[in-house]
Amino acid sequence: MPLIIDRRTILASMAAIAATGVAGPAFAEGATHTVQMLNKDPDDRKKRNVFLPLIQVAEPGDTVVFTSVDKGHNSEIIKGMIPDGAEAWKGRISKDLSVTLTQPGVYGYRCTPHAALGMVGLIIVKGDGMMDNVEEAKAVKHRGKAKAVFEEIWAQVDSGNLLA
Ligand SMILES: [Cu+2]
Repeated sequence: MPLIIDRRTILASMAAIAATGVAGPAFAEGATHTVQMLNKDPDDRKKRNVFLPLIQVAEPGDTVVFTSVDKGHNSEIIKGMIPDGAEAWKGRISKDLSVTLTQPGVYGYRCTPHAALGMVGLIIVKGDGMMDNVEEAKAVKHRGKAKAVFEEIWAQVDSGNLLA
């Protein structure tokens, strides 16, 4: 049986390949993680103004959505606590904020009005060089309760349990 492939068939095949490429791994959508912005920690009602979870581990390409469960909070990158080449963010108060993270490393952030009350958190994006900015991030000075919260965060990071 003769194999006849006309121009239309070739074009259709190329379109199909292109479409497959768009859906393929290079453009795959990452997972979405939710970090809640809360007035009180549901597990410890004495802890006020918290991000939950305190530490979020993600893969490159994942999206983190800071969700305004309680009003009056936001998420803002802390200067010196972001990997080289990554884009800083600052969300609006009482608004959800969605950030897609491609650069491995640690991202320290705070709630602008409540940072000194300890409302800070960390995201770790896994991958090559993920620990490259840890020392720089650890060296950042914090005011008020944020200092103790970051001590707790770094203790958890150093334990290695998060990445097990
Ligand atoms: Cu806040």
